[in-house]
Amino acid sequence: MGAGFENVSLVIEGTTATVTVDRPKVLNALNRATLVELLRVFDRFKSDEAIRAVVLTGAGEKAFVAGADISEMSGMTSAEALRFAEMGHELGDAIERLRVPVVAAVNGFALGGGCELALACDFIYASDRAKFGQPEVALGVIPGFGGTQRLARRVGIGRAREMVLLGAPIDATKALAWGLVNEVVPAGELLPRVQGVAKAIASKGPLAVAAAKRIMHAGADVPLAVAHEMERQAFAVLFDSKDQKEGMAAFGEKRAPAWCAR
Ligand code: CO8
Repeated sequence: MGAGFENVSLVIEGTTATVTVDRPKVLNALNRATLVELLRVFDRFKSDEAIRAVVLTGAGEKAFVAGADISEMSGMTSAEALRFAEMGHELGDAIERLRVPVVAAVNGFALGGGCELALACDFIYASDRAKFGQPEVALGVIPGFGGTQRLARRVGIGRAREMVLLGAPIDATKALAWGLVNEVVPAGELLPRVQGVAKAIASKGPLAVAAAKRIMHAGADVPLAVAHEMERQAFAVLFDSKDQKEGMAAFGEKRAPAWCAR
């Protein structure tokens, strides 16, 4: 609980926020109500300039998110399933488009919609107990929250096909070897480690971090020459900012920069 939510908790410490999907009795499965709350949380971050990095994790010891809520999904009509998938996509897009990085701390099962939720994050740290998978074909459906596309972009098409068509989970060691996760951390150390990473990001130039995130996402879907031009333009625009002057002055004066995000 927290901040008026039933299924999500939100803790803000200085410039970083930790969002926890909080339905441990069902391994943090995503029902519609949880998706609505997550959308509200990420919408709130859009207008909160004090937040510079976000950590996304799951409550309890067993799961990050064990998928979409199967008991809620089982009775859906196709129209309801479409709206449900749209909500999942809206959330993935909101995470990708958020100006600040979102780092997933995968503390256990990240299956189906849970794996897809982690994939919408900028990068993923995992506990040594984590398991990743797209088991939807075992339920007679397919990933509906971006998994058929985002997974291949993270791990390559062959490995993505293996995960989606076979439906078998992979452990943290394999996920690391495949580039799905950036680092594997002993379970008890995961959250402090990821919160430390979030604080480190939050200490960098906020306009620069936002521009880098934006260009790396937007540039992935356009021809390389266009992406390179987008990069040059974004690089140049930063030279009109107070933060560029401050960052370079602080380097010369051997002190920490005082960013103003302007
Ligand atoms: N939905 C609903 N309830 C769940 C889910 C889930 N995805 N996962 C676990 N639970 C519930 C169980 O039913 C159980 O409840 P109860 O105690 O009332 O029986 C409780 O959580 C604990 O789970 P288990 O007893 O099964 O725990 P185990 O340790 O034995 O097994 C597993 C853990 C392996 C994770 C197992 O629970 C499992 O296989 N869960 C389902 C995983 C799965 O198939 N996920 C994919 C779902 S489909 C999907 O995500 C589609 C996404 C596309 C649309 C997304 C739009 C947002």
